[in-house]
Amino acid sequence: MARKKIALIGGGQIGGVLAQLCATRELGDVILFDVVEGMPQGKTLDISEAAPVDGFDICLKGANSYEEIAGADLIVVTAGLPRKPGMSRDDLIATNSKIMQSVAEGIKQHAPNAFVIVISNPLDAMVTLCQRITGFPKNRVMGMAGVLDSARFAAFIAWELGVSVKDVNAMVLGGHGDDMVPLVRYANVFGIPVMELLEKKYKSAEKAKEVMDAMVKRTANAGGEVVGLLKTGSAFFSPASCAVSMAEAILRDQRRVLPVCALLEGEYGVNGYYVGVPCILGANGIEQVIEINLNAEEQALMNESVSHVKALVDSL
Ligand code: TXD
Repeated sequence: MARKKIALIGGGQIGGVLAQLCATRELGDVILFDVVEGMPQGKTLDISEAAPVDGFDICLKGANSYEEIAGADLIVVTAGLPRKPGMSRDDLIATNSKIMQSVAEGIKQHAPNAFVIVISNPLDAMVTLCQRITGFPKNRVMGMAGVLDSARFAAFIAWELGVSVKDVNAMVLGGHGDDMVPLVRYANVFGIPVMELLEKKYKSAEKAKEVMDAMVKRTANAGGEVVGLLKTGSAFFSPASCAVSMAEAILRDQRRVLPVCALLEGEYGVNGYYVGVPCILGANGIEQVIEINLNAEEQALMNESVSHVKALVDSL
């Protein structure tokens, strides 16, 4: 079977890690595209020279022209500036919208059949722009944010309870902003509700809620926490890992159930906006949006998060 072709648009902090992860997992041949001359060529040559040690046979190539992405099966877009301390994701919208315009036009022209995973911030707005400009069907254009936000929530739960990260399931829905929605009621460890485990650990429902509230707050602020520590940019190892899990689900038709920033057309009472919701990811990209039951409190949080997405997108 012919190897898949993956194009990574943006060869910066996340792009470089994406290239190495796609290589070590042998997901397909990699084209690393960037506007900076030489940088993507240098990074792909560097990664390639470890092939004898890492044991992958896929090919990586740097590119500065969109012709090189021709025929890509899957594209991941990280082109755009990251936040600096004190900046919100929304502060990036003007600059990154201009960048997304050129990126989406390049994709439309040279890789018209590709699946596209957008990472650039502000995510909900950038993925919207990408879909509008490419005109690709909604199953082929999606955003990565929920997998990262959910991973952060799950990591905090695992560390708090002293259990393996492998047994924690935690879901964060809504927009990729400070009002994202970690769904406490659905969080579990091997099926056991997290709140039940916290109440057993602290022998107090009140203390359990206090601890959970702190983890929910830390999840919503986790991106800013890393930005504050790095000072020079935002998280890049974890976003790359999360995007690769989505890419693998599509390229290997795994039918994973993951939180995906997807274009909703009626689901969750939302019409015409991209929002993070549980989806089945497989060979056709977004195979299905899963509508879960939300109680009144959860629905109110979701509505608030969606209203922020709408305001951001309507400002485009
Ligand atoms: O969960 C999420 N979705 C977020 C997304 C998690 C973390 C970071 N998030 C956002 O991803 C971040 O706010 C940025 O908007 C993107 C990329 O973050 P990264 O840390 O990789 O930024 P870099 O290192 O600055 O890389 C961006 C690259 C850089 O090499 C530029 O030269 C390139 O983008 N760039 C372009 N590439 C193609 N085309 C154009 N026009 C262009 N302009 C800049």
